[in-house]
Amino acid sequence: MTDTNYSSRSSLQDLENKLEIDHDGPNKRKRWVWVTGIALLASVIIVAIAVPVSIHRQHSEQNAADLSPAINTQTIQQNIAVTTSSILTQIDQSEKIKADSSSAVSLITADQSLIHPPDYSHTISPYANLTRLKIYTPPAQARVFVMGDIHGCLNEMNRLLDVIGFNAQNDVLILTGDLVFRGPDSIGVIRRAKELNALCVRGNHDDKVIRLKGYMDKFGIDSMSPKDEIMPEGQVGDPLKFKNKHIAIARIMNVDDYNYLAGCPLILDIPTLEARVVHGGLDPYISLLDNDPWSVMNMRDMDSDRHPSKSKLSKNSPSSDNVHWTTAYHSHITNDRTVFYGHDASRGIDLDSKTIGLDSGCVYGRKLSAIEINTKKLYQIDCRGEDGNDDD
Ligand SMILES: *[C@@H]1O[C@H](CO)[C@@H](O)[C@H](O)[C@H]1NC(C)=O
Ligand SMILES: [Mn+2]
Repeated sequence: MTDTNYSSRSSLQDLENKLEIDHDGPNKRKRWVWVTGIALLASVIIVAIAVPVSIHRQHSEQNAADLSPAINTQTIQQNIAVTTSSILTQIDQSEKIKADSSSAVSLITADQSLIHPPDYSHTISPYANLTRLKIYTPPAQARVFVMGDIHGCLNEMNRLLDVIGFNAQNDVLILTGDLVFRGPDSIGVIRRAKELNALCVRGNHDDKVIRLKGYMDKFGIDSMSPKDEIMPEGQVGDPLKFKNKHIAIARIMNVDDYNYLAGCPLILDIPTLEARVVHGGLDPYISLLDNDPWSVMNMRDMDSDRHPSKSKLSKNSPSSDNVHWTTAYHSHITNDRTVFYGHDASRGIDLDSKTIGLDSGCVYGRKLSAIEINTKKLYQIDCRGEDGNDDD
């Protein structure tokens, strides 16, 4: 842009110099040539200035759109990782991927044209940095443990790993999300998980920390005020005020902490074990990748409109038309996957034929649980617990 303007200006200078020469000369034909030249050059200058200005304006509008409440979905969709269509088609249609035995973690990125969000979908925050799906193939002989919501309870996490006899060389650890918040050492849990090469999915509390950290890194902590104001992210399912308590965690995270937590996908698929891991649940009535991320991280039930709902069992009146999402899942099974999930401390351990709920409320002083996928053996320890009111 600068170069164009600069060269236009210097050409103009050249032309003006030549014009002065022309003023001295009486030749009409020569003058006509110069007049035409000026007209042409004027057009070039207008184009040279107008085009960059309009491009610049489009950029500014895009930046403004990032912050405006009515966020343009196109822009947000670019923030979501993208997927290979052939693999996706296989997942959604046959649900039978023959995984390559040598592969470790394959990051599947989603082609947005294949995603058809349901009408109840929420805006995805521009700071979400969310991967929708990872496909993972564990080593053939490995024990594969799925551990429920840890919520910063590092001591309990380590004690349960001791009980299991966990060995990071041979065993695989997968976390159902909500590694952070409420417990005593959220950062410690992130670092321990990273150290163990644990896989994970994103929980609703992890998501808040990631969004606040993303905003903080982009605009600075000083921009996060007044404290009662809502962070501009569009129509997200859970608007965050600048005084949100998750900021305390975001503030002390380093780049590695952030990258680890942000790298936890919404859905972890393990085709060789016919397993799938999410934090909250899945809408059984739509295809896997169409699932609304906020709902996957927050849902517990399906409501009478067959939409995901975050309302808790304890708050449901007996007359509620809500059903546990796992009930709906069992009556609409279209694949062989067993879904491992957390987030529902009120219900606690919930072992069903195709769904395994693992949040047993450790941070509320109940238990921390893990299950080994191949043997379905359950391991639990008692937790010391923090104050809180079952906000999962
Ligand atoms: C998004 O998260 C990944 C880790 O999954 C990280 O490498 C990348 O830097 C993050 N992007 C931004 C913009 O923070
Ligand atoms: Mn949760």
